[in-house]
Amino acid sequence: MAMAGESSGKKCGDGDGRVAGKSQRKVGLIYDEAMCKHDTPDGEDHPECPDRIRVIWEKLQLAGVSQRCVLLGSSKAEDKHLQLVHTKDHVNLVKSISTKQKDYQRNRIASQLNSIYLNRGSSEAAYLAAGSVVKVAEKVAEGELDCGYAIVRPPGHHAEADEAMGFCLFNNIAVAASYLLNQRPDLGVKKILIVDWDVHHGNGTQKMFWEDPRVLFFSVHRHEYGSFYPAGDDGDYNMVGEGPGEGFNINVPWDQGRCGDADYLAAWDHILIPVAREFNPDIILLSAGFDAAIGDPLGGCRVTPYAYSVMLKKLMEFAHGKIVMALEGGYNLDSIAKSSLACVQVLLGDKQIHGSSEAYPFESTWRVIQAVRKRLCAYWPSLADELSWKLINQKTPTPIILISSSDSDNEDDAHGLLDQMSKLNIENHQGTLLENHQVDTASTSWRADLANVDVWYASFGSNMWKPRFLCYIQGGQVDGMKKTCVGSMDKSPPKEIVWETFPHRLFFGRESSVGWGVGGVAFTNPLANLIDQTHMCLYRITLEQFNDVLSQENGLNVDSDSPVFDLASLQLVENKGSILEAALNSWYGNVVCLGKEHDIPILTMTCTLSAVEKFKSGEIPLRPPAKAYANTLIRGLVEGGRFSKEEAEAYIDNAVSKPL
Ligand code: Q9C
Ligand code: ZN
Repeated sequence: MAMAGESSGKKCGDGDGRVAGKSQRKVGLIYDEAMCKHDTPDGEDHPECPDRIRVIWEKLQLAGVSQRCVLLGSSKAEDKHLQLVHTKDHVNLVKSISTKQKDYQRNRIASQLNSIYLNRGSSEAAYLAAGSVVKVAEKVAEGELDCGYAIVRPPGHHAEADEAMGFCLFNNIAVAASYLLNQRPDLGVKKILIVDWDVHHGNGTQKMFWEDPRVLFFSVHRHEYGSFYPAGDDGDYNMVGEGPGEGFNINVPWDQGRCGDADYLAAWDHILIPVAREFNPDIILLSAGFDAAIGDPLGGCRVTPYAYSVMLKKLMEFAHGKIVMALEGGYNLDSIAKSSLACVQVLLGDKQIHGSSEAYPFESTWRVIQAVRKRLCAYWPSLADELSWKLINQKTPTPIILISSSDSDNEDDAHGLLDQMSKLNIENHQGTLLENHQVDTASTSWRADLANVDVWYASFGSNMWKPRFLCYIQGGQVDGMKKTCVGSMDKSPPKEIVWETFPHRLFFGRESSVGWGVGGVAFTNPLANLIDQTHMCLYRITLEQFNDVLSQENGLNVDSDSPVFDLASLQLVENKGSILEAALNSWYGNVVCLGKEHDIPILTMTCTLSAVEKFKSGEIPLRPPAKAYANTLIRGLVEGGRFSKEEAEAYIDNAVSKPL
C-alpha cells in the first residue's frame, strides 16, 4: 500500500488558507502504513493492533476529510531529539529491536517490560511515530500549518526516560515538546500546554516535565485509588510538579469508570479551560487517546465523538488554535475512527457536529473536581472560587438499583409524617447528647408510630453483604459471625436497596467485637471531607426496624419500652444535617444523617466524634480487619455490583493503609 507522502499529498487552499471563499484552516495529517508493521510476534490478538491507525485513516478518506487536509510524509525521529527526553540506553534498546535475528531475543526483552510486545517492525514504527509528531509540531509552530493530527502507533505517553511500558516505546508527544522548547528557539515557543485525555494517566509525560514550568501537563484519567493502569500514586491530584515546575502538573483522577461526556466537560469547564486561559500557551499538544470513548474495551468510560469535538473546540480558543494531536490509546476500532473524524472536522473549522450531553456529572466527579481545584488554586487563582452549591447539585447520584419498588403509597405516608414532624417544636437540641428516655406510658405504641416512617439505613461494614444484614431483620447467623441475631420485631425485608458513595473516611478500629470475634471492625468518620469516600449499601426500612438494627448493633435488647432513636431524634439529625451522638454508650452510638434519597433521610451508625479523636491520637489504636470480616465487606461490595473483587480489595486495603 502506498504511503501518504508529501509528494502525493494534496494541499488544499491557497496561501490565505481560503477555499472557495470559505475560511479553511490548514490541517496537517500524517499516516504511514509502515507504523502497522509493529505487531505481536506470533500474530496473537492484542488491543493495540495495526488496524487501529488503518481504520482511522480509512474513515477520514471515506468521509472526504483527509482530502481537505495537508498530507505530510512520515519521518523518523533523530536520536538526538529522542535523547532530549530519553536516555541513550533506552534509545539504543529500541533501535536494536529490529536488528535482533530471533523472535526469542525480542521476546526476552519484552518480557522484562510492563505491557510491551516487540517484533521486527517495532523499531521503525517507534521512530516513525515520534518523528511524525515532531514533524507536525514543527510545522504548526512555524505557522506553515494551523494545526494537525499525527495518526501514529505505537503510542507514547506511558514511555518514561529509560523505560518502555503500557504499549509505548518512545514518548512521542514529549519528544515533540522538548524539540520545540530546546532545539527550536527560533520558533518562539516558550510555553506548551500538553493535554492528555487518554483514559490512562500519562505517567511518562508527567515525569519528563515534572520540574519544567515551560510545560503545563494536564491529564484526566481513571485512577481509582491507584488501582487503574499504570497504577500507583503518580496520577493522584496531589502530584502537582516540583521545584520551578510546581503547579504545572495537573491530574484529574476519576475514582470510578463509566465517566462520560458530562464528567469530561465539567473537568474542562471547571479546571482545564480556566487554567489554560491563565497559562496562555504558545501551542497545545494533545495526547489524544480515544480509550475513554464509549465502547472501548479497556477504558470503561462513555465519551462520545460529540464530546471529543467539544473538548477540542474549547482548546482551539487558545494558542491561536495551534494544536497538534497525536494518537495514544483507543481500542474500539469503530469508536476511535468516529472520534478521530469528529476531531479532524473541528480542526478544519467545520460546523460543530450535532449531539448533546443531557446527563449530569457523577457526584464523585464534582468531588474530584473540587479536590483538584483546592489543591491547585494557590498556583491558578481562577480555581480559587468555591463551585456553587447549585452547580454541584446538578449531579447523577451513583446508585445501582437492585430492587426497585414503586409503592408510592408508602412514600406519601412518609412525606406526610415528616411534614408533621417539622412543625414540632423541639427545644432541647443545643448539645450533642440527646435524651431518648422520655417518660412514656404507652410503651408499646412507639413501634406503631415508627413503623410508618421510612428511612434508608446506609451500611458501610459487614451489613453491606445482604445476607448479613438480613440477620438483623429475620434473625440468624452468617459465616464468620460468633453470635446469632434475634432479628427485628417486624421481619419484612427492605423495600429497596441502592448503593451510593459518600465523602467520608472508612477506617477500621477496635480489637474484637461480640459479633465477629477478634479483629477490627469498620467505622466511617462522621465528619465529611472532600477527599475520602465510603461506599455504602442503602436499605430502605422503617424507623421501627432501624431501631431494632441499632439496638442489635449495640448489644441492646430489641424489646425495650422506648425507642433508641425516635421521631424527635430523627428530626434532630435531619435538621442538624449531620451528627447526633445518641445516648448509647457503645461503639455504634452515633447516628449520622448523610442526606436524603427520594426525600427519605439516609442514616448511618458509626462511632462518636470523640472516639474519632481517640483513634486519631492513638489512644484507641486502629486495627486492620480480620480476614473473615474483610471478606464479608468485599462480598457485599462485589455481590452488590458495586465493584469487581480486585477493586473491592483495593478499596479495603486503601482504607486500612491510610492513617486517620
Ligand atoms: N494487568 C495506552 O492506552 N494494561 N496504554 C495492562 C495489565 C495496559 C494502555 C494490564 C494498558 C496500557 C496507551
Ligand atoms: Zn490509554
